Amino acid sequence: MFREDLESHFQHKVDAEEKIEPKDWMPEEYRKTLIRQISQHAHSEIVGMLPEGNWITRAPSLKRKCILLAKIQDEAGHGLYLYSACETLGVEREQLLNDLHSGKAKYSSIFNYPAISWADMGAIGWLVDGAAIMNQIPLCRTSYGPYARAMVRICKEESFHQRQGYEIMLTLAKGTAIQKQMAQDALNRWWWPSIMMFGPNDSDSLHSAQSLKWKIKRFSNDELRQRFIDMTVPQAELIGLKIPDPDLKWNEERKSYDFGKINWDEFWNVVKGNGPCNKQRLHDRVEAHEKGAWVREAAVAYAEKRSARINSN
Ligand code: BYC
Repeated sequence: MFREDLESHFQHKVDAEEKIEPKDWMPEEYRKTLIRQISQHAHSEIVGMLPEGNWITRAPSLKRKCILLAKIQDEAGHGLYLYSACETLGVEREQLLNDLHSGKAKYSSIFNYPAISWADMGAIGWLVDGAAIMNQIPLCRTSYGPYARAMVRICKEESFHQRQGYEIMLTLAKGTAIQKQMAQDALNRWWWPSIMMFGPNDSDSLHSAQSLKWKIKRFSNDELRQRFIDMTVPQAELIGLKIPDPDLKWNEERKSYDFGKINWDEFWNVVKGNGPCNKQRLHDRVEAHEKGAWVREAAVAYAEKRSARINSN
């Protein structure tokens, strides 16, 4: 088949909502875009373990500690599914991790902010996982089969994460004046970075038009951001917390909230590596990888021993 025929067959399949599978023909740019997005997503999951990991020893009760541990383990699992999905596109996991550790690859801007109080565990679950779900539910219908299938389980787990975060905020908001203040302070610090997680405005989004055409993305950055704001404002009101945006106002005509200006200079500064915690996160991630070398070596040795035993039987 000529290249034009291959391309039109491919687009036809995408338009018909058929999944593209690893062995199917795909345009090189489609493959590259997926590797970029899925690997950034995988990196975000495992870097996202760091701010929460800092709070395991300081969780206020055994129950909270168990829940937080389970959540952080889920994030590691999400990273594994996503790296596996990415490998089906013909890249090595080692290469992807090298790119993360050298600072070449991106991960979500949100994880470059510090988690300074227990209430931040609530705000991260409620807002960060809430934003993640809004962005990721449509990815269960993304055109690349292995990515779409990985997202189904990830979204179920993210939904539990969001509820546990909201429940922490609810408990604090119902607590003493100081506890309520802690919850409000965490909301004040995490609100704007969560809004930025959806990426630049559509007019500045480099990849959106092509990714929407290929049905990698199903909604634009601004559409998802607006949905997140509309969903979250009533949740804040319900527990008596105030969204830190003086321009936030219900727009009856649009049946949506109008909101204030996003500080895009701050966003790009964080994306370029100059946020409050970029250097620390990268340092901690590299250290965790190096300290985990013996686990990977042991797993390989065990797998070799096991297959030798099976082959000798
Ligand atoms: N942070 O053309 P655009 C989680 C970059 S995991 C950093 O709109 P695209 C969780 C973008 O990469 C959360 N960079 O891009 C985990 C591009 O630069 P490059 C992660 C960002 O790809 C643990 C440039 O800006 N979720 O929630 O069409 C615990 C132009 O942007 C960001 C995913 O990865 C950002 N926020 O759309 C708890 C979901 N935004 O690559 C929670 C999958 C944009 O050309 N990813 N950039 O150098 C996506 O849905 C899309 O990739 C995005 C961006 C909507 C994020």
